[in-house]
Amino acid sequence: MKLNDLTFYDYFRSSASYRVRIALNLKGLQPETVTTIDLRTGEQAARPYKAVEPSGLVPSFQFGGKTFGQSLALIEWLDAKYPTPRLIPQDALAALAVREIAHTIACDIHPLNNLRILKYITGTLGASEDEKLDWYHHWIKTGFDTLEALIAPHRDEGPFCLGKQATLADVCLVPQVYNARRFDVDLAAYPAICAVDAHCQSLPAFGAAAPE
Ligand SMILES: N[C@@H](CCC(=O)N[C@@H](CS)C(=O)NCC(=O)O)C(=O)O
Repeated sequence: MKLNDLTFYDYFRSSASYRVRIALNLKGLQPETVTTIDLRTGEQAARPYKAVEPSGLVPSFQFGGKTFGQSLALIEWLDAKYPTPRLIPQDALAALAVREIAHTIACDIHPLNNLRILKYITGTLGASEDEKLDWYHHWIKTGFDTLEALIAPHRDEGPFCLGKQATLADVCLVPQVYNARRFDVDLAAYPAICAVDAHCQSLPAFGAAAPE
């Protein structure tokens, strides 16, 4: 289904945008316009984009004369408006478990390793490339230790993080695993995370959303 009059500001290697692409694909939704904001050239922090999206980050949706950012808020909005399939369960306890995993990624891992943070620690704080990588790996491993403990007990319930259906947890997990691999993080200690990632990657909705 086409989302008329909606522009999706996207960047292929942005893992927050990757979450939104997976959610759109799972729901069979196509924004009328997809506009690439090139993070390599700093387009996100300059006009005209920054004039409509003050965070200077992607992803965002523009419709009805307004622009809205924050990938999890965008996905929650999609889920409320187009609930098939549901990415956040209706049952309050099940929803809590899904959000616990999603927020572990979106609040406790991703913001520490974002492009502007890495630029700040190497530029303003003068960290070396090795120190930057050390920082990156440290926060992935800290977060992945938590995620493995959250996901492993559910391995017998289905191929996704929390059972037989893809949820917001999987939508967040796969892009974060992509980031970890891109920065050569050793994932041997995370068999449950890798099993869920492998299953999701085999599905067209996840595959078509992948950066490369
Ligand atoms: N919490 C935000 C994070 C958005 C974010 O950090 N986006 C990154 C790409 S994944 C970005 O635009 N980075 C540009 C920069 O750091 O300058 C969300 O989930 O949407």
